[in-house]
Amino acid sequence: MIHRTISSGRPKAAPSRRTALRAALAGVGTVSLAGCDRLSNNAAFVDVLKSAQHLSHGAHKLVAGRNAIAQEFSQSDVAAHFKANGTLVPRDADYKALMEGGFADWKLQIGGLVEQPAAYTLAELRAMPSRTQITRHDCVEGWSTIGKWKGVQLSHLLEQVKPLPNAKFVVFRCADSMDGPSLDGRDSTYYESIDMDDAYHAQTVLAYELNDQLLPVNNGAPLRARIERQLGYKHAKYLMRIELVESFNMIRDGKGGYWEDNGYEWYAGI
Ligand SMILES: Nc1nc2c(c(=O)[nH]1)N[C@H]1C(S)=C(S)[C@@H](COP(=O)(O)O)O[C@H]1N2
Ligand SMILES: [Mo]
Repeated sequence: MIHRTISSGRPKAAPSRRTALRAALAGVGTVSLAGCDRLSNNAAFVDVLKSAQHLSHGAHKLVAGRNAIAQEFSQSDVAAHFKANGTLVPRDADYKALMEGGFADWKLQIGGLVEQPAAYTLAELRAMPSRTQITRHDCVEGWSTIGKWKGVQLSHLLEQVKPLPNAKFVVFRCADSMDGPSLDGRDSTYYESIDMDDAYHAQTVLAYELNDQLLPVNNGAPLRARIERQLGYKHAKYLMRIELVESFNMIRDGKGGYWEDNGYEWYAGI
């Protein structure tokens, strides 16, 4: 019950994280949300934190606030060249065929725990309301680049497909096999996942433009995720399919992403 209150990110959830948390804490004694020190001395409060699925995740959100906005920059801060990392051109035959056709036959599939599964062409996505943001991309390897992204907010798409009440995570499925096109049938395509707080966050955008140009293949064409409050590996490139799930335990090695299955943290808050 307490866990649900803390982790729910639905727009129709409690008016604010602070209010929700205060409600959760009402039963454990009178505490002020003003001071983290005092809170961490409160055993009952620590229990509330421990009940969260991921402590660092919950702790980050308490400090940053669920609606915290990642810093945005101005045009003059934009780097002349946005570095590319990880897959630069997917080797997978399916992707290559789409690329050779200028992505005219590509569609973003959205399904799983939704009322109305849907599929959108690039033209359809481009015709939707857009958001442009200049943000700094921080890779876990230690480099950063500031770029200007334009795309559709994930929240807009979620409003169309209507997540079911038990949808807890959004899973991004990508076109690129990390171990090379699989010969033994083992799926090694890149994937990632975020919770509903990040899914509905204003800066969570599915981008089709980088620096006023069509998104280059190196950076994830035709569509890539921007999850601005987290490290680079969360920003899935070469999006093919989005799935709403209750849990990612049953997907691949169960850690919620390609790099997570290889030891990285699921919540990569900056
Ligand atoms: N599909 C896919 N998405 C991916 C990766 C990848 O290899 N494949 N690499 C991740 C990592 S580690 C980083 S830092 C960023 C790099 O994005 P960029 O190539 O636009 O710089 O994409 C992330 N998303
Ligand atoms: Mo990265």
